[in-house]
Amino acid sequence: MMVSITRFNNINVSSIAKKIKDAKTIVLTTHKQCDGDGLGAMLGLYHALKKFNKTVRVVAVDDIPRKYSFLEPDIHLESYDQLKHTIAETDLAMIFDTNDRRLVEPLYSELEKKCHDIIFIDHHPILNQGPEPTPGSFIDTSAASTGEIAYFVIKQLGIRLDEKIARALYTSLAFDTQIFKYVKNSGNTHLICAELLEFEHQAEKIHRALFANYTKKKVTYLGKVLSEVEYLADDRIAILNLSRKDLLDHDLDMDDSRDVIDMVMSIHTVLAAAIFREDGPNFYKMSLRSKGPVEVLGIAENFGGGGHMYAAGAEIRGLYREIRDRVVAQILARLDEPRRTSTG
Ligand SMILES: [Mn+2]
Repeated sequence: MMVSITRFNNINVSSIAKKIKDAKTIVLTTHKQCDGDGLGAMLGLYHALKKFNKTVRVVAVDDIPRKYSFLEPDIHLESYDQLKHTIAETDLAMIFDTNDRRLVEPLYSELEKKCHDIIFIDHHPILNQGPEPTPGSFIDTSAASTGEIAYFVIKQLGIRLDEKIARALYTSLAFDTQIFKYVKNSGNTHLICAELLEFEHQAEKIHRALFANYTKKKVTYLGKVLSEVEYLADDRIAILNLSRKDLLDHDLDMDDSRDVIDMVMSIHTVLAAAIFREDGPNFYKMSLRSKGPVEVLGIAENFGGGGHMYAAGAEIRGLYREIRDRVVAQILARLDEPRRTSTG
């Protein structure tokens, strides 16, 4: 029996579809240090809108990690730091996979000058301590990926799927759910992917590009840093400090550090993990992960960051030991009383 996907679509995307219909020129972007979700969602919509006779430009804030080359970013998008032409006056800018304008700078300031309307299409909670999304933005925290929302927008516009759209959207859904591990207990991801796979016949190739792209040097790196994890509170907390030198010595991108925290979270006793990646002298990119009901978004917000309830991050300046101690104290407070501190 065919399952109707529309009955799982409880989100109202008609206001977004109307804005798109009314716009002649559109710029699409996502957060800096982009990932498969934001990239796949915006490229999916880009391929769809080209069929819809719109003038569309895709601009990334910075470089696209190498593993996404199968989406042909060199052909379809530009980096803001290497624009071929300046951004012209534009009717609509759509920003995917974040609702925090700070993560889109310095491009965001340029969009504010040039675009008549800017909206965020996202699935992260709106921050308690941070900038508000623009009016007319669409944020659905029940979506397991931003690509799910992009899929419903494309459907609402009545645009038929094709291989390029399906490849980009499938990348988005497969990336953010880590191949159906984090589906937010909904059938949406599977139902949408089943439809996408009628057009994309190389799903396994995408899975490999996203998650089996390691080099020997990367595995050596993982071996080294995983042996240095600090475990606290009866192995319920894992903490790790990743030096810039180690990443560079193993020919890795900053993006490669993402995998370390996922591996640590696979330890069944670990309920929360914090990784501090040294991005400069006394400057750290903190990534936090947790398993419900321990939320970590509030901790990231306390350091000026954001994210999801159970996966969040922030950029922090200061001495490692002091930052680490403050974060550990906040995780411990949540482990002891997860319900009281939970904001979700
Ligand atoms: Mn996402």
